[in-house]
Amino acid sequence: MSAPLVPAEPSPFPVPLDSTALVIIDMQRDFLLPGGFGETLGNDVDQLAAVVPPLVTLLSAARAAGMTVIHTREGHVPDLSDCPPAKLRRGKPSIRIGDDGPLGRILVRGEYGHDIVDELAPLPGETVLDKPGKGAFYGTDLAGILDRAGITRLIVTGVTTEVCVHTTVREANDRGYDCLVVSDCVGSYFPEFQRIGLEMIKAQGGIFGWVADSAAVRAALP
Ligand code: C5J
Repeated sequence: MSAPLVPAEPSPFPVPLDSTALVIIDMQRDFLLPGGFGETLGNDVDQLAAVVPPLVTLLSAARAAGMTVIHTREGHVPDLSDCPPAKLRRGKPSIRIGDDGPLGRILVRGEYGHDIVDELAPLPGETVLDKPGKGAFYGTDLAGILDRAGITRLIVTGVTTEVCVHTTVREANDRGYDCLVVSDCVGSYFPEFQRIGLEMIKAQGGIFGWVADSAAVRAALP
């Protein structure tokens, strides 16, 4: 049987269900809610709220289709030994990584703010991958997890488009994975970065990926 085909840009994207995973990047309270890491950097977290409803619907369609689902979370161990000093010092946040905030210690594993928003809570059996960096391959066993599951194609969603989504898609592309980024299921604090970030992925014949909206992906799923 031929694989479902998503009408994507710059060309149709096949989604064989046994070798495609839905990857949900960093849909954590620390990025989406007031009082978290994103807000400490001066961002308007409301900019990310629009991602949640279409992603909830897409996640439910992927689960119903039996697709592998992988959630990622950016953050650090409590003693911050996996956080490079350069990352700790970066920028002029109101409070820094590891400091106490309204959602717990900023970007620290095990804290309330580090976990995934309620609407997208992982189900038992779904992989939850903790990563210290922006890319989901750096410092993790993602390549091994995908390999063992026979996954070669990724449908990528989450936040933020130009940081962790881009970094992960670029890392995946260099490792030989084909990536489809779902335009309304990724979000940025900056509308212009959202637009340009998506353009960059699919430019030049799909230089490092494909782009389609969630309605197109859902329509292709059984
Ligand atoms: C950022 C992320 N923006 N998940 N992290 O620092 O995109």
